[in-house]
Amino acid sequence: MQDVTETPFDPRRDSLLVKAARGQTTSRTPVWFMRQAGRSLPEYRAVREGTAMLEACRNPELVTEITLQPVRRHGVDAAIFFSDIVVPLAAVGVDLDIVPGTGPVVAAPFRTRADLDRLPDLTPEHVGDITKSVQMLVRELGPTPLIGFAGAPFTLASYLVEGGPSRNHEHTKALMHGDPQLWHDLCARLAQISGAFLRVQVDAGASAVQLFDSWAGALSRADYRTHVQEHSRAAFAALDGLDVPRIHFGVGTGELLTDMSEVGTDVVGVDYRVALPDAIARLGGRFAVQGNLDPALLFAPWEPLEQAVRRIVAEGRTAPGHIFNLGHGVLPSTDPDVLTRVVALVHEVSER
Ligand code: 1CP
Repeated sequence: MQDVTETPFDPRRDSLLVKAARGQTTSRTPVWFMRQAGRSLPEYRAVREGTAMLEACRNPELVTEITLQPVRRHGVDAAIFFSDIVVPLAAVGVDLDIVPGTGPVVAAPFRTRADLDRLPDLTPEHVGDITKSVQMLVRELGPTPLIGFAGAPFTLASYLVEGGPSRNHEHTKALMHGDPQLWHDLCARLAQISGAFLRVQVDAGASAVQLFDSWAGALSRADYRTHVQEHSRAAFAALDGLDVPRIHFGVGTGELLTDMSEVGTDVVGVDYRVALPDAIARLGGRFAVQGNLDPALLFAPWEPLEQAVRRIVAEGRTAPGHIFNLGHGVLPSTDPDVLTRVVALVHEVSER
């Protein structure tokens, strides 16, 4: 007879992703890929035809379809909400666009105190469509967990201050050091926006969140600790009281791993430049880790790629928890069949 007291499967508690993030034992290693939705998929290019990126991000039917595409195709263990780190900025009224081939471009860069007036706090009413999209998705995904995400204050500030993608972040660092008070006020505002955006996604049903501080690797430890760390902590603190695991990731952040682990995260994302055992050691074995296959290796012949996947799965076993991922996003020209094969391999070799 069936046990009537048995509780139904809840991805917020029972999924491999959530359990690995919490350092609980899992039957195998969960795997998903940063930027798994998007230009590597022909079905993505087909549905995006004729719709601008920001418009697509605000259309619940389209967001749901695009988010589901890599789950259907690759059999990954988590979906990541299809959106962009600048969506909440656009939602509060910042004049910006996502330009194909370039990325986010801000019409008037933020440089003075008066510019703060263009950055109001984010309320759930600004992003009612996001609530709707997440709710639709969670229904469609069933047992597969949805990861909500936001950009961390430093990375968002870089786009606002530079006006677009930047190699050296020179205007951002000039503001940080030239007017530290204005810098802190800007980042505090961005932490509110990011935190509220994360909370909206969790309230609507997301099972985990990732805070992307993609460009934090451009900072010295001293700058990170003095000018950035408290604001990332504040963004995560918006989730206090909500029982969802948190993932924190940045590119080129090997030197900042311990600092980035101190902001209230459960999982530390490791980029492909740092060997996983080194990252685990730097973190004192106290954190679950996510990563860290070099996305360029997906272009290599299968044999070395397979070796790298097997090595990373084995290395991940020495951490309290491991979520297999790339060390940064899927490159647009990646062959999607290779991603599917990597998922199958991770599942096969990590089975306990
Ligand atoms: O028309 C298009 O297809 C535009 C390409 C694109 C896509 C598919 C952009 C522009 N953003 C996205 C979606 C996106 N962005 C997702 C969801 C898809 C998924 O992961 O499956 C996510 C999580 C992001 C987050 C994002 N946007 C980050 C953090 C992640 C990272 O890669 O470090 C950053 C830095 C951005 C800014 C951005 N948006 C788009 C581009 C090309 C960029 C980077 C520009 C730059 O180099 O500064």
